[in-house]
Amino acid sequence: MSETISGGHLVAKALKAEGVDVIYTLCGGHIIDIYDGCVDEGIEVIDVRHEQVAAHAADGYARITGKPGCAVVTAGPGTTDAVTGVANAFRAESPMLLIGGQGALSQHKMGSLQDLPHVDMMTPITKFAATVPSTERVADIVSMAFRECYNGAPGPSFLEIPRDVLDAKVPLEKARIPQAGHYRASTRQQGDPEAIEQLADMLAHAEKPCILLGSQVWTCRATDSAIDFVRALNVPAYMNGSGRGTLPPGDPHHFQLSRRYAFTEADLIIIVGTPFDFRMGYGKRLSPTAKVVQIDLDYRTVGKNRDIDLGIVGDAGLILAAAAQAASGRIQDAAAKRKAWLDELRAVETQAYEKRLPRQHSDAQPIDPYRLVHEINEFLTEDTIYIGDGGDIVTFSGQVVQPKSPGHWMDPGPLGTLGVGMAFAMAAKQARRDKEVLCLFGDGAFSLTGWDFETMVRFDLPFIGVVGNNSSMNQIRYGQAAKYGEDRARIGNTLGDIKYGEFAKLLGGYGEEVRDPAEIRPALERARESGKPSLINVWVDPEVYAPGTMNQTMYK
Ligand SMILES: Cc1ncc(C[n+]2csc(CCOP(=O)(O)OP(=O)(O)O)c2C)c(N)n1
Ligand SMILES: [Mg+2]
Repeated sequence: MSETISGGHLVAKALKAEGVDVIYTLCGGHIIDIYDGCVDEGIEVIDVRHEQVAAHAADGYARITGKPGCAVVTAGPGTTDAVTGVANAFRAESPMLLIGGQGALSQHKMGSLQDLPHVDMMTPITKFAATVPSTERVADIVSMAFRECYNGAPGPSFLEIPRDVLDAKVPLEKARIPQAGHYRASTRQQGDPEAIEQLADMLAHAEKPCILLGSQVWTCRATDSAIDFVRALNVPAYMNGSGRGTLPPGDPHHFQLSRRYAFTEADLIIIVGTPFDFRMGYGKRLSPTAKVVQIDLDYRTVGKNRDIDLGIVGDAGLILAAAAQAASGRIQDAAAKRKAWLDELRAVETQAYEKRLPRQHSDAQPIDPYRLVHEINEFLTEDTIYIGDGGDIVTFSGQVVQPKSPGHWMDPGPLGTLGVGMAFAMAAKQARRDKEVLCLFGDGAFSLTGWDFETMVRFDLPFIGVVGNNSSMNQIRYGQAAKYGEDRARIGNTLGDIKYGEFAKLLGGYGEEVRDPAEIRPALERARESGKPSLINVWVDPEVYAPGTMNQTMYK
C-alpha cells in the first residue's frame, strides 16, 4: 500500500515550504487536522482567545519578519471573527494567509454546522479568496494563495478548506506538493529606466526637494537605499507608517514636525510607498507648484486622488538606489547646494519642538498625555518595537514617539482598527525574542482584545504594556462635544475606571497604577525588569485632546 497524507498535513507542508514557522489560531473541529500537520512539520501553534487577534497577529508577523503570516480559524463565527484582521491587513498591504474551516463538501448548502459563504465575504478584502476543492490540491492552492499575496503591493489571501477535504487522506504521490523556493518568483520590479532618468533630472534641477518615506520602504526592506539616497543627494526626509525609523532621530536628514511647511515650500516632493489617502490630505496639502513624484508597488495608487508629474511603479529600494546613482553625476556639490533649505526646515522643526516642550515636561495631575508619550519616547531603546493601539492617546504619540530603528514602529495602518495592539505585541515578541516590545493602548482599544494578555502570559511573551487611561473613548467624545455641546457629549463613549494593572496581575502578569507623572519612568523600568507581560495603567487627563483630534484630521 502506498503512503497516504491528509489535507491538514498538506497545509502544514505548504506553510513550511513558505518559511512560516508559527500559526495563530483558535480551535474548532473543522481545522484540527492542520494542528496535527503542524506537529509533524515543527510549526508552532499559538492559540489565542479571539480570532480577530489571530488574524492581526498574522498581519503583525508578516510586517516583522518579511515572511507571510498565517492564521487558522474555524468555519462560520471563527472566520467572521477574523474578518477585521484580514481587512486591516488588506488596507495595510500586509501579506498574510487566513485559512478558514468549512462544512464538508458532501453537505454543501445543506445547512451544516457553522456553514457560511466565506469566500464571498472575503473576496472584496483579499487579493485572492478560494475554496480548496480536493485533498490532492491542498498544498498546491496554499502555494497559489501565497503567490497572490505578492501581486503588486502585498496583501492577504483567504482559503476555506471543507472538512472532508481537510480530513481525507490521499496517496502521497497524487498530491501536488510545491517545494520551497520552486513555486513562486520574486515580484520586485526596478521601475521604468526612462522614468528613473527623469527623476534623476528632476533631482538635479530641484533646489528644495523633500521625500516622504512611507510604509513600503519597510515592506521592501529599502532602508539602506533610502538612507543612501537622502545622504548622497542631501534631501530632507519625512517618514510615516512603517517607514518611521528608517532614519534614526537626530540624523541630519530626519525631519518630522516641519512636514506641512516642507510640502508647501518644496519644489520637488517625492512620495514613496504611501497613498494619497486621508493621512496625506488626499494629496491636497502639497504645493500646487511643486513637482510631485510618486513611487509605489501598486500601479493603482500612483496618481490616485491627485495629479503627479512622474509616477514609477516598483520596489522602493531598487528605484531609490537607481535614481541616486543616475543623479550622482548630475548634482555637483549637492550638500552645499541644499544646505540653506535644510537649515530652513530645521529651524521650523526646532521651533515646533520647543513650543511643545513644556507640555512634554508637565507635572500636572491628572497626567498630561504629552508627558506620558514623552516618557515613553525617552524610554525606547534601539531594540524596542513600539506599537500604538488607541485613539487620542495614540494621536499624541504619533507626534512625539520616534522609533530608534527601522521596522520598530507598528500601527494598524489606514483602516484605523482598534484592538491590534495585543496581537502585534504577540507576533513581534514571538518572532523577535531578542527585541523589547512596548505597546501603548487607549483604554478603549485595550478592552477590545485585552483578554489575549492571557495568551502572552501562557506563551511567556514578555512585553511592556502601557494603558493611557482616560476612562473614555476620548477621540470620539471630542467630536461629540464639538458637534452637540458638552451636555450631550457623554453618550456612548464613557468607560469605567478600570485598573488595568490589576487585570494584568489577575492573569499572571506584572501590573501597576500611575497617577504621578514622576512615577511613569520608574514604573516603566519595573515593568522592563519584571520580565513578564505587563500593564502600566497611567491615568491621563480626559479633558485634554491631541491637536489631530481637535482639528479632526482623520476625517478630512
Ligand atoms: C474597531 C474600532 N472601533 C471603533 C473605532 C472608532 N474609534 C476611533 S478612536 C476611538 C476611541 C478609542 O478610545 P481609546 O482607545 O480609549 O483612546 P482615547 O481616544 O480615549 O485616547 C474609537 C471608538 C475604531 N477606530 N476601531
Ligand atoms: Mg480612552
